[in-house]
Amino acid sequence: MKDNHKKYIERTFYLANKGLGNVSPNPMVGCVIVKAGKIIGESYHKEYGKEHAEINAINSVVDKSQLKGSSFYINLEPCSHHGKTPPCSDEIIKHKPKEVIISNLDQNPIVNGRGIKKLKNNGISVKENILKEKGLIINKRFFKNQITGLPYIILKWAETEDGFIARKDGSSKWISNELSRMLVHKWRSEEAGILVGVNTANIDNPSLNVRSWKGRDPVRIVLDPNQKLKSKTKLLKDKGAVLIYNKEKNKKTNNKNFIQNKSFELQHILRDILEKGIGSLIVEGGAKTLNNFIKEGLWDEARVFVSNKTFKEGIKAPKFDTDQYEKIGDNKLYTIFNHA
Ligand code: AOF
Ligand code: ZN
Repeated sequence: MKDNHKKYIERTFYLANKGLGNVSPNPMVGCVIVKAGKIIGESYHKEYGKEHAEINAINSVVDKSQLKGSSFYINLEPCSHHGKTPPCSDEIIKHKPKEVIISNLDQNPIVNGRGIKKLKNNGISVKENILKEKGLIINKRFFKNQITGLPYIILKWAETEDGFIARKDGSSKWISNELSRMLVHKWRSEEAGILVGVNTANIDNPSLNVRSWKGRDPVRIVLDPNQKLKSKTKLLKDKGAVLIYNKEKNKKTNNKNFIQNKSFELQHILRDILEKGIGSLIVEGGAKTLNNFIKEGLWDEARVFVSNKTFKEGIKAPKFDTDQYEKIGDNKLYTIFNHA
């Protein structure tokens, strides 16, 4: 008999995605509850620290007696731990559904199969790995965090048609077009942190917030080993929070958090960033910083705009190897994944 497992798991993906930008470093999770071929409730994990998807979905069912004998579809194994909220698997068990259908195992070591085990021990049938590969991509940030202890890293830059990322003086405004820059603001709203090197902070004097899109501002981070960040930069002048990684001082004044890292190894800094709860980063330059991430292999995606402007001379952009692109007005957008 044909089942509808893929169809409903697809819907959990759709719901899960609504949490993008608001749940990090938690996974994005959607839950659909089906009874006699009808969806009787559904919801998703909306905000970090708040109710998990399953609880919101259960709460959306008007007549709770309907839950008995129902099918729960969830893109992630329900949790088994007492965290910021009680375990979802216990709450599901209380309502006596007949089955739970899941896409991915929760690779958080405190769950990792225990949720599934609890359900099975209570006589609930469990099916796993429905559209597993797609589920892994949807929660690429969470799985990277759990498996490696590092944030998910997206490199972004714009380069001219003749391959320059900046002029000779290091300035890089404005290579890409307005539409591309708007898209970058959307991307910023989707990630937990935004990182630049000190030269970009000083030369371009960016705000690094979300202005041309509706959404949350990522936490701003500057790599400034030798404390060269100028006091007149917007990053230090405005009221917003900034983390400034440097070799010398640990000090927090008015939202400006100087964090000492003596060795200044990129991997070490990135681990610290994840430990602060920042599960993903968009890295917006400059050339030296981007090249460091590339050299160390510490990146997951590169999103590269190529404009039709030419500089003739300047600072060369990192080289990449792909000929697949989308058109963003008169810009080309290349997306490269690091499968190393
Ligand atoms: C679920 N459903 O919707 C999510 C789950 O800090 P807490 O208590 O919110 O727990 C976070 C962990 O719970 C997270 O690392 C992941 O293992 C799991 N997330 N589990 O059953 C959900 N978001
Ligand atoms: Zn849960």
